[in-house]
Amino acid sequence: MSKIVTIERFILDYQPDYARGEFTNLLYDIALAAKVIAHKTNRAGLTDILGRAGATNIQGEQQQKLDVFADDIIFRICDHTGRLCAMASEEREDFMQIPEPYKKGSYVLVYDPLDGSSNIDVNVSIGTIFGIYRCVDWDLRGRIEDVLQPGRKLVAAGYVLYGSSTMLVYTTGQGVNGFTLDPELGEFLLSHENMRLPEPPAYYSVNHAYYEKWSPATQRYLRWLQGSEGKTGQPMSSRYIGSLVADIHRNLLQGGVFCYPAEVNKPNGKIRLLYEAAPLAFLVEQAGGYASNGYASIMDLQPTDLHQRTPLYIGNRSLVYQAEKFLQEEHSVSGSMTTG
Ligand code: P6P
Repeated sequence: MSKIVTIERFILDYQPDYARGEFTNLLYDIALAAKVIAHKTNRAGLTDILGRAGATNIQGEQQQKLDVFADDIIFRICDHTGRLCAMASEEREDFMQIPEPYKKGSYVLVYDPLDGSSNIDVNVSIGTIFGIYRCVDWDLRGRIEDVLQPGRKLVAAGYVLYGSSTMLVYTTGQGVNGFTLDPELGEFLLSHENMRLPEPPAYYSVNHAYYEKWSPATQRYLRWLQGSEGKTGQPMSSRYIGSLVADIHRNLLQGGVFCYPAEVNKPNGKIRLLYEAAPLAFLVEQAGGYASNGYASIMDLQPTDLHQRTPLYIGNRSLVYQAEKFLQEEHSVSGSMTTG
């Protein structure tokens, strides 16, 4: 029988040496937010039915879009704890200062509160993505500089997957561990210890509908993944859920690569660098994988805007390196380069 470890105990037992209560408690806060959001998202359909009488639900609450709800929950759990000096969310145009009279802490939280929320209506898994930085200058905490940091500076990152079960998967730079929520207990229990991308990879994930919009090198890479263009080894299958966290989670468990390439009219692709690509890149690297924009590690990209996008190739190291090989060959010939 496997040991029974709650996420709270795991965080305490494995907290990094530099972590004091502030960092450890911030991870607790995220686990709490995940429980609240899971409770709401798992009733999404029911809430809609219950709320059919106009814009309010049976509790008389103003019915909110779930991603706005998730954003509000994370902010309200984290804004007053004194652990953060700033936050940034996919749902908010500007970064968030810590409101008076609350004291500022030394960490920064960046998050996508509910990625893929459009999939809720069709009951497809969705997710929360988060990253944690330290403030850049203790004496000047709460500036945009604290938020716009490269992934290499992350001290923790992870995701919550609201699927057939609710899972919280995170890293503090000491490997990747997954916890499954027992809804009766209200506890996240350790269910996936020391997660590593397996070899050989089983899947590639991409939206083939955009094939004609990709560069010739990207098209060549996708044909390589499909088994032509000289790919050797075990053939891969295609899986694309259209929910980033779900695709990443499956590839983390089964091995594979997720691609959202640049397109002719979207040179930086669709995935956001700060609160989607960089936290997932940190986590996947900790699981033995790699993440690139096709030319450089996602972890080394310096964000210049809260909501900037980046092309993304993320998963088994060998598969992502091959994408870089094709794209960099094209760059060396044509000079067209997407820096992300
Ligand atoms: P497309 C969801 O909207 C999302 O941001 C990710 O979760 C997902 O991987 C991607 O967009 C899907 O985009 O263009 O294939 O529908």
